[in-house]
Amino acid sequence: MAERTQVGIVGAGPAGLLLSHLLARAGIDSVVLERHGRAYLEARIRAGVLEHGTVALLRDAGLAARLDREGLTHQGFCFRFEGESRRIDLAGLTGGKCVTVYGQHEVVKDLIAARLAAGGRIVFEAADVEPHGYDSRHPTLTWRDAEGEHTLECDAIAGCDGFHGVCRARVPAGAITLYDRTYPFAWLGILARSRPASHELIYARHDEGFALASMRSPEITRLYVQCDPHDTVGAWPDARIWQALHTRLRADGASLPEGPVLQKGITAMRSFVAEPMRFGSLFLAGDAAHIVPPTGAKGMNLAVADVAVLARALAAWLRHGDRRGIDAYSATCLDRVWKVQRFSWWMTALLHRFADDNGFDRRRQLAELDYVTSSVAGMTTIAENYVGLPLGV
Ligand code: RFL
Ligand code: PHB
Repeated sequence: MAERTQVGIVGAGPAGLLLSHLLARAGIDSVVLERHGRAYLEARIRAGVLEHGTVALLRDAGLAARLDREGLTHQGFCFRFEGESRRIDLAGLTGGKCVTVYGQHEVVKDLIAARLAAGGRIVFEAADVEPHGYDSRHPTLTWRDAEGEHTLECDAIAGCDGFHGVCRARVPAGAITLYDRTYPFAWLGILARSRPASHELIYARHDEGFALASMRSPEITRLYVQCDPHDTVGAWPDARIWQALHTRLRADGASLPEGPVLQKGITAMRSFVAEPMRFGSLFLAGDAAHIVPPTGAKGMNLAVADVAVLARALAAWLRHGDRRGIDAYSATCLDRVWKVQRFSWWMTALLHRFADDNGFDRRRQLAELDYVTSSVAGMTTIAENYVGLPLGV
């Protein structure tokens, strides 16, 4: 069973779905192949913070009706350390830019609904997806489902299949350079039915380890604590999690309402970049090409930034034969990716406890926090990066 499209997209995460949507708006046909089912994707709790530019792009693309109703606009966030809170006034320091708290799975729901309403093709539960011939002008994707084997002929393949996907894995080792750093800790995250500790996010540094208080709505909190990378959720009964949160988020006059824990999971922390992001007619985007530790809230935003550049480049090529965009794709994205890597690494180093830290490191970390949260220059560099560097388009 063979079919044909212009762009074959692997992965129905934020990157693959948004790319398909943006291409359709530019008059380019695509098919999305996804290994999981729709219900699984729509329930997978991950990121929560959308940069200023991400929201603007979703709005321009006609995808923000629910986001504008339900998203929570945040004009600032707090660092908490030594029992004190220091606010970063995002809007005041960036000429009015803000971030929006809106769950990644809500973005995914909106994207799937928009693609299907427009007659877009998403193949869910596609097994054994394989890219072929991406070094030629006639790449194909093959996959299997209950009906049998399928082939998709296309002009380009977009590998939007996340860190563990098949597309990057098929590039020969000699053609790709991988930059990697893993961290000696992980995050244990919970979703709880309780009132958020504050109306803004709190990033806490404590001698016991990092903690983060975020939210999904006025009734649902999203909370994280730094834990050992080898821990399992079994090692973290609810009482231990709340105890850690109370200790690490403690401040004068602050309270952290408890509530039933709805979901619990452990996330490994890594920084990773694959260079280049294009191999002939295969283009990598999002987590398939790079991973950041979640401390800067950047992963989904980077995926959106990549596909904004890629959609424009593919449309110029496939509609007008103009190859300048696809030739510049990798360099354009990587320029921004490395700046975002730097910020995510820096926020991680600023706030976490490293196993080999000694008294010197503790005092240095506290001095840095004190400095960057009291100098206008320090706060401005944080705010600029947190609301999002300009997109490469
Ligand atoms: P995704 O979302 O991983 O989607 C890839 C899709 O590809 C599918 N797939 C395949 N399909 C077919 N065949 C195969 N062989 C396939 N292999 C994989 C997968 O099933 C999946 O559906 O990648 P994408 O689209 O690049 O999006 C990236 C984001 O998901 C990720 O960067 C963020 O979640 C990271 N992240 C955060 N990002 C932010 O911008 N702001 C945040 O506040 C934020 N917080 C977070 C985060 C990630 C976290 N975890 C769980 C890793 C907080 C956490 C805890
Ligand atoms: C979240 O709400 O899930 C969240 C917020 C900020 C981060 C990471 C995750 O830095």
